[in-house]
Amino acid sequence: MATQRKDVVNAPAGGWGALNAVETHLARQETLIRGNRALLSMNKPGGFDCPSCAWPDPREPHTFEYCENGAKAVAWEATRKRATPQFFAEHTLEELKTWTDHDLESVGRLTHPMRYNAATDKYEPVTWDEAFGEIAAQLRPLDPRRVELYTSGRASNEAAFLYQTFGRLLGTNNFPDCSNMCHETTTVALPESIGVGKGTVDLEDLEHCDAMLIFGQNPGTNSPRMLGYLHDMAKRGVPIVTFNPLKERGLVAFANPQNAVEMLTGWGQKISSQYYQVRAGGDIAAIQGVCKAVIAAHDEARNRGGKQVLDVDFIERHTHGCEAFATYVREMPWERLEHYSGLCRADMEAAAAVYMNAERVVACWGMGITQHKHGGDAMQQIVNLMLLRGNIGRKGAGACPIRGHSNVQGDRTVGIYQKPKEPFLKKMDEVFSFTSPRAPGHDVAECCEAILRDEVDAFVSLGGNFFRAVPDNDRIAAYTPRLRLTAYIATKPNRSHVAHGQRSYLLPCLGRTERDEQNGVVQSITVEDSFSMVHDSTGLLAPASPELKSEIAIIAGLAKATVGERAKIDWDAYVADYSLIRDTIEAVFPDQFSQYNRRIAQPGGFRLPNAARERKWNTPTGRANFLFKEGLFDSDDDAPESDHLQLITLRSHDQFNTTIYSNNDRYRGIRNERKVVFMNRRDIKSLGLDEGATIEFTAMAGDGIDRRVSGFRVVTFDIPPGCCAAYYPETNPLLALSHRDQRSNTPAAKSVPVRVTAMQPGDPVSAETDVPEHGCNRSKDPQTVPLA
Ligand SMILES: Nc1nc2c(c(=O)[nH]1)N[C@H]1C(S)=C(S)[C@@H](COP(=O)(O)OP(=O)(O)OC[C@H]3O[C@@H](n4cnc5c(=O)[nH]c(N)nc54)[C@H](O)[C@@H]3O)O[C@H]1N2
Ligand SMILES: Nc1nc2c(c(=O)[nH]1)N[C@H]1C(S)=C(S)[C@@H](COP(=O)(O)OP(=O)(O)OC[C@H]3O[C@@H](n4cnc5c(=O)[nH]c(N)nc54)[C@H](O)[C@@H]3O)O[C@H]1N2
Ligand SMILES: [Mo]
Repeated sequence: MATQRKDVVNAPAGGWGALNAVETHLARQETLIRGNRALLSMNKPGGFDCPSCAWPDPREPHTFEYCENGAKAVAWEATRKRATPQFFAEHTLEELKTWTDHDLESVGRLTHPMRYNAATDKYEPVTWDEAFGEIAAQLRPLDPRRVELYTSGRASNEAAFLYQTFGRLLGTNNFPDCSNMCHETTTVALPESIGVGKGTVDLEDLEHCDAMLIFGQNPGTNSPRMLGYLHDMAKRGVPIVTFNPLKERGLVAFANPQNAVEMLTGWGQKISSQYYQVRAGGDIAAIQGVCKAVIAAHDEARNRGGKQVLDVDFIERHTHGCEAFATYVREMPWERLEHYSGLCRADMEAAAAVYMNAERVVACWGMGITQHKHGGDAMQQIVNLMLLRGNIGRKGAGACPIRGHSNVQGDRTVGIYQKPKEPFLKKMDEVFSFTSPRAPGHDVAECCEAILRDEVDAFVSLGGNFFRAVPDNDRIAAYTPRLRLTAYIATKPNRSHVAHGQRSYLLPCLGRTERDEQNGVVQSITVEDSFSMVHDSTGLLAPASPELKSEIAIIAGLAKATVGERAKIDWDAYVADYSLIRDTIEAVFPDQFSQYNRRIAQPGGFRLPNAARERKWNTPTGRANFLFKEGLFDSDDDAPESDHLQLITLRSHDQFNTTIYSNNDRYRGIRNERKVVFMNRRDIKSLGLDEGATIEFTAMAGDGIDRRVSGFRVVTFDIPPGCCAAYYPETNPLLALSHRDQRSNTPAAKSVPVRVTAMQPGDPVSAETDVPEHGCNRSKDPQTVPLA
């Protein structure tokens, strides 16, 4: 039975629940011994990098430098369950299409390369050589502009670099990448403001800041190791100001499993000193309100000859556009800011007071900022606020986008980019003696559009679950039978693999936890975290199957078979010794990766240069820019008075993107259920619904396409009226492809206009079903034992 546990919702995050959950997930995957050994070496020098999120590792790691959700990710990869050729012999893809995300991945690790047989509608074993040869034969005659090479952010720097080399040799810049659905907003908008697309802080800055702002990010679930830092900050008395429509437990209170008193009392440490439940998409107004209050305080101080509030010296020497921005927010009426943010003036002024009292401020943001139609504008308002008091480019202060996948930032750094810059292409040409294609390629949205226009012949993916994670996924997946070729490099079966092209291959790879031995030598790979630290990662577990190849070996195999003669590249040498790939990365990016192999040998690795951190501004004005757009509030269908709800699609505590570990969401009190909708009490009432009612969502995209998903149960939640929330990816069919950030094409997954209607008993429910009871000992599940 699905339930919401109110007693659990109010307990702090972390605590015994987190420790219990680690053991449960290890046990369910039958990995107790393997997994525990693995956990001890995670995020340590000489060990492997956690395959979950992109939170950085400290220089002096704790014994248990992992979190509950990192442990789940390791258990999931180190499972003893296997998706063998026999499994595939027993199931047609027609049948597997009806399985849930959870059930497909639960089959376990892929063990053999597999080829689709249309006559039997099954995947059947194939040798690696046959697979490489056949895929190459398919790819070679194609127009390279009709080939898409997708990357998910778990791929190592070495794998990603070879992959983009392969693509460019093939003749395409079509590199749709999971970051196009994630922090692309930041990658596009942040350079306009400060000249770099990455965060400017490191872990030391977090130890020195004296106020923290958190916008649209749920660290308790998605980067739980950050909670340790927030916990310590809060204990030091550092105010933490959160802007988030949902009351997220990890941002309210946290019981640190390493703190005996907190564990015994179950009380935990209060995290956010102030918690502002902004409307979905209301951050632009909220932040401009905070800026307005800061500027007003400055104006007032100036009039009475008091101490300056703004960092006037910094603004004069380092920025552009401050006066225009100040005039704009001075003139903006409070009523409008209140209306669009959902906050009251006093809230924005109180947040401003914290900001002004602090000498060193760090601002973090996540998907609650980036996944909006005006996501880039919202992000730039955060920077404006930071610039007002010189909070970028000095110790204890800075901009801190929290990336998602563990190496999504590194993949971009080494060339996974659909719009490559000329200096990089020139270097590639020089190093490999060929001519890279110059025409811009496709990002995720453009790739989807090309698929819908029948302009794609082949789709190759390096990890991920493209046809499940993209917006409008049902519509797009329906087109895969028209693709001539799909080839998936993956660890576990998922929905994309059953949404196959006319020819399709599963190419099973080693996971990051596994020992990668080439010619008898254990190889390491490298990754870059959210704070631009590059370090190595060495797997130690026995591979899930002797047939597995590393991602690097698979990409090299494909490249050699497909484009082997197009450049003088010794692909076999790269596979035999990954340090040679790093030497080549260094040759292509000498400024960033100088002495790459030597520098990853030092504990903790090295930091990539970041000009904004040094107060060098690589922008057209040569300065940090105050940016804003007028009229953003006027024309919008996001307006709060509209007749629909804004649906926020987000993650539960027991999922990693499309990987669903279980149906529980402990911190939101949800047990054994994923099709729920979190709603404000007032909206439930005004729509004539009751708690527990079953509803259907209808998207209001305005393009004439009927998008619905149904069978969601109403749960009352602390969320502003006009907004509701439900889990991704179950809600992805509601997201119109065109509903996206205007500049970066990042899907606006945090403000999907929907209508919610009650269903009657007997109404058909959309095919998506909840994870069934089988497979895990849910009846004895200790995860919801309330804290002491
Ligand atoms: N365990 C686990 N870890 C993960 C992942 C996972 O799925 N599971 N995914 C990884 C990936 S790829 C990513 S990108 C990150 C994602 O990590 P997050 O950025 O935390 O992503 P979400 O869970 O989508 O939720 C974002 C938060 O934004 C809030 N929000 C929604 N709309 C708004 C808004 O308009 N304004 C504001 N201020 N807040 C809003 C939501 O309430 C939610 O708390 O996590 C990474 N780490
Ligand atoms: N509605 C909505 N949609 C969203 C989002 C949202 O918040 N709302 N978030 C977006 C975001 S931020 C992101 S990043 C994307 C995520 O999109 P993706 O990155 O494409 O999806 P994942 O679910 O992370 O991919 C899981 C699959 O990766 C494979 N895998 C796991 N480990 C490895 C490995 O080591 N190597 C290889 N080769 N394969 C591996 C497994 O087969 C697994 O099934 O989704 C986006 N979509
Ligand atoms: Mo992401």
